[in-house]
This record gives sequence, C-alpha cells and structure tokens, in this order.
Amino acid sequence: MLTIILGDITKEPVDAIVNAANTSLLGGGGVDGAIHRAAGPELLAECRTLHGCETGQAKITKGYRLPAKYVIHRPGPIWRGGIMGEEQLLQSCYENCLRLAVENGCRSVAFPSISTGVYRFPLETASEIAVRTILEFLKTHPDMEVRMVCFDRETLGYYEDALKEQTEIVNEED
Ligand code: AR6
Repeated sequence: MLTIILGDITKEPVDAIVNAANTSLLGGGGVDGAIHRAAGPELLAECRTLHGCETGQAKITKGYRLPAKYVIHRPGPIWRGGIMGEEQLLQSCYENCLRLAVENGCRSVAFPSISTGVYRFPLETASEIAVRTILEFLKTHPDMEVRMVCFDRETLGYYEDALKEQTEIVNEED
C-alpha cells in the first residue's frame, strides 16, 4: 500500500526511512540534517565508517534515536535541466531503496521527496516518477507499506495528484 502524508519523516515509526543524502554521507541541510539531528551523533559515527556513497548506490545504517529501525541513505540526482538522465536516475533511486529495504526484512518504508529541495528536481516530474516506481514495486510486494512523507502542502499536492493520475491509469488498463 502507498500512502501520501504531510509530516516530518524523523517521526515516522516505520522499519526504514530513506535519507535524501549526498555522496559524502556526512550530513547536510534539508531532510538529511533533520535525520542526523534526530538520530543523534551515533548515526554520523556509523556513516563515517561507510566512506561515502556514489550516486546510484544506497547504504543502510541503524536508526539510533529515531523511531525507525534503519536509515537508507541514497543521494538523489542533482537536476541539470533534464539532459543528464536525471529521470532514470531518480527512478533507480526509489528502486534501489526499496530493494535494500526488502533485503533487510523491512515491511514498512517512508520516503521524503528525494531531489526536490536543494537538488531542484521539478516536483511535477519527480512526483510522477516516485509514485509510478513505488506502485510498480508494490505489484510484486503487495504486503509492503510505503509512505511518502511530504514536508509542505505544495509538495503534498503534487504527490496526491500523481497518485490520483496513476490510479486512474491503472483502472483504465483493467
Ligand atoms: N521530513 C520530510 N521531508 C523533509 C524534512 C523532514 N524532516 N525536511 C525537509 N524535507 P532536500 P535534496 C523535504 O533539500 O533535494 C542536503 O543538504 C524538503 O522540504 O532535503 O535531495 C543533502 O545533504 C524537500 O521537499 O533534499 C544533499 O546535499 C525534500 O525533503 C542535498 O540536500 C528534499 O529536500 C539533497 O537535496
């Protein structure tokens, strides 16, 4: 099941939350900063042992002081006008995180809106890619619970519209 909510991902009591990280894995602003603040210094200490993460890779750590058991760290693509394969990169970002969650026995995963903050990926395209990729994954993992946690109402609106559109497409195909 996919649910779209307004909220703060650091408060989500799920098996894993996804961090829109950068390749250093040593923290930053936005959701990354919020996750590190809420998890405490032990998270940064574990991240230091991972020696970064290339764009295209995802790495998992414990959640420490977070309600979530794990954090999946995944740098999203930086938007460079759409000519650098950003759309495909964003899709693989959601796919990698979901695969890593399954490999670690997670049944519930929460995502932030990856790349649509500092990395400036347009919300309309990002929300369409995220929702389509998650719904595709759920076809083969129907017991998994996936939450998109939007931090502001504008973002929430885009993801809700994308879910509505994708659901209508699926219904038309039936
Ligand atoms: N819960 C849920 N979503 C949040 C939260 C929160 N607590 N805080 C912010 N957001 P961004 P990016 C939303 O910039 O574009 C960092 O410095 C935010 O409103 O965090 O992938 C990293 O270290 C926006 O909708 O991530 C990287 O350097 C969304 O999360 C870089 O930013 C993503 O915004 C990554 O940029």
